[in-house]
Amino acid sequence: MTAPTAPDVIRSAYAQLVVTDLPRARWFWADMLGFHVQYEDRDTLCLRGSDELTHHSLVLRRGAEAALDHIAYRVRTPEDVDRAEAFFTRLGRPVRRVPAGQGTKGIGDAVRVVDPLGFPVEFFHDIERAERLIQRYDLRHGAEIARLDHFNICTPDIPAAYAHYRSLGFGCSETIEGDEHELYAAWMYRKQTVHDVAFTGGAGPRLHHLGVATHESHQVLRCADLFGSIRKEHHIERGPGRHGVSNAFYLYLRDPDGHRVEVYTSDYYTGDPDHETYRWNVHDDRRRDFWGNAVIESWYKEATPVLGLDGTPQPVMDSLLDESAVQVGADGLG
Ligand code: DHY
Repeated sequence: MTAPTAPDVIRSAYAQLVVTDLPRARWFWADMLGFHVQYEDRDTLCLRGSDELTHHSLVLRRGAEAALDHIAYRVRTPEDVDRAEAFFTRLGRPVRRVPAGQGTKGIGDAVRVVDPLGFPVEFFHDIERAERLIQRYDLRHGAEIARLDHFNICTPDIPAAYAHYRSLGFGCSETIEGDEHELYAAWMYRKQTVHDVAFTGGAGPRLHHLGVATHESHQVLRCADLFGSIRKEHHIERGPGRHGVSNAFYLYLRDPDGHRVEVYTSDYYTGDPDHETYRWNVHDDRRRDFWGNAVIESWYKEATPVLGLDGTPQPVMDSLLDESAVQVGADGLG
């Protein structure tokens, strides 16, 4: 029997986080970051950036313990949802069909799986359309988030993560490698940017962060200024700075539950068929911060637990290669 064809993934589409206090999370994500509230009830908030024409790119669900409920990829056709079901069934992974109306608000027929890396992942095609806010400058505030850009996941075995996403048809824009080409990190894409998903070496499966895009670097700076102005600077974890990998301008924040978000702008086009992977050496001080600023320990070590299809936390395995242990110039923790 031939192996099932991989589903045609379009892009990283939304993440669903469990938060312990919905009003507090609403303050962080909607008031401060500037996500628009598309739908809300007692237990749920559906949010989107101002460029997004679909129902949401972030769902916050109230629960007892902070966690990642699932990440979701949009696929090209309804048949690709069936392909995702066959693909993960063939891999022997847990798979559940979620008919329209029984899963996340606004999402049509979907498939949820626990992928070979242990992550809860949804594949869907249908999603409700939303009103165009692209030129509603009057509604913009906070960091003026335009859209979801990527997921960054912690996984102990980076080559396995790379191989799995290659099998789903993802390209690789950049890597961090050792002298013998040991893979410490990789950035992989379906849409024509640097990434839809990236891997941070570390105990996993855990969610490292959600990357959300602004149009301009001044919005990243303004975001940091806003948190400073109201004495909430402890939400800022790393940056602002410019990445080596991706060339993007960045700021990492932690939400009230400790979920990490990267406010991110100005990466580059990767859509040519002969686009080549750019490889950084792990000893290059500029790889994570182009100006050589050190990465702090919490950024390497702390992350969000992930849930299985039954809603219980997934077991975590320790990492095989620890980039934070590499002693190099401004970076590396010893
Ligand atoms: C890097 C991390 C990201 C990203 C692009 C580049 C590298 C780093 O500075 O750690 O999360 O989106």
